[in-house]
Amino acid sequence: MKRQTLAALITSAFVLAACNGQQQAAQKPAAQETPVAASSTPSAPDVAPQTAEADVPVDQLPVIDAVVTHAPEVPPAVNRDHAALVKVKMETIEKTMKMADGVDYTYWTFNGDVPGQMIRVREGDTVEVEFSNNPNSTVPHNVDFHASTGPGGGAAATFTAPGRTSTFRWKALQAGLYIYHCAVAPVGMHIGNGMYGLVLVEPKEGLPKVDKEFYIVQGDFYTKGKYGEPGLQPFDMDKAIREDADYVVFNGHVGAIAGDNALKAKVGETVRMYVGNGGPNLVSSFHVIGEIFDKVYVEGGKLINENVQSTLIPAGGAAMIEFKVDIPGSFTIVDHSIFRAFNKGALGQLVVEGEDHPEVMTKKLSDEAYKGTGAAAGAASGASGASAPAAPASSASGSSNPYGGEEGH
Ligand SMILES: [Cu+2]
Repeated sequence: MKRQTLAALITSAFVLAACNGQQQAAQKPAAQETPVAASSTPSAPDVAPQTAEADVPVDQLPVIDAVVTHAPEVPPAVNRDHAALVKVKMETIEKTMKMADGVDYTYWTFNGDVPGQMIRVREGDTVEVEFSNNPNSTVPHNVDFHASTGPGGGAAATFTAPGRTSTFRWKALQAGLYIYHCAVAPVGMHIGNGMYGLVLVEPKEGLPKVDKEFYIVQGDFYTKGKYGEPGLQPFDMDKAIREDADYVVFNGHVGAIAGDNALKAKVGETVRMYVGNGGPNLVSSFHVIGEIFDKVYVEGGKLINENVQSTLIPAGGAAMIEFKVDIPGSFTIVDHSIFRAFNKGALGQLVVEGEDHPEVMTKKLSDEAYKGTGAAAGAASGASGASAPAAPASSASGSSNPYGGEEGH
């Protein structure tokens, strides 16, 4: 073969390879499926498919537009017996919104609020993410899906400059409830500005039906001014590094799930809360005052714990919480690291209406003159010296007493 011809052949081969590479990049998840199923070696019997459901190449999957929801709404159950290619549109938007009464903050958001929209898919689905960064953004953004498997959770594939749109795919290999968050440096600042949300990957058989579902994500915020200081408050990097949060809130804002925005249920209903913790720093001691969690899917995984009072939700983690509401009233949702609840904003409400059940809990049955137990008689007088502590100045948090009484809701 002549030298010139050979050179031309080599050149065209490279061009061809490059083209194929680009085409195959978009189909990578499909290309990976077959080898996994076919790679059963004699010494690895556990690679056999776990279910009868066959892996379908991604280009043969039915295409579905994801139904996504802003908190506290939850997308409807998947209700499918087969995998799909689920298309999700995400847009990062930097947006000034109310943090608390009189306090504004320039949040960095997925789809315009904190948390970002909840995404619900089925184990085995392939998720195609069309990721846009709004032209008005000041910095690039991306997304790390904890529900995905692969370097950075998709961070590099979705790294997107303002005014650009990136697309990539990942396969939901494992069921569970997972955080997604921005992972552009400084990562803590992007998360600290509110860039997180939840993906629910339903197991193939689905989840048990419940009457009410809610989407809640806790987050901690760091502002130049202290809690409640009015005006537009910028992010404070020093406080963030010291983990000295000014605000700890559910769904991005003080009062996002309280008062007029309270979650609602009826006596006798079963409730499931999908609770995430965006952090960036603090671990949540998630608790609903006056309820016991019948079930907790610990850390959003398969392990189910029962009869739980408070459940830990790590920063960058989640939990699924189920309980039946037996009695009417206002049930206050808190981070039981309790100063966060009463002084930093981590307060929500589940308001339950319906028939009273005094056999479960009565109202106060009597209120009469002091009787005592006799225990005080033996105590050294003044040993404790403890007078009743003054009620904490809760005006800053705007909170009334969630335990009821005269100042109850
Ligand atoms: Cu970002």
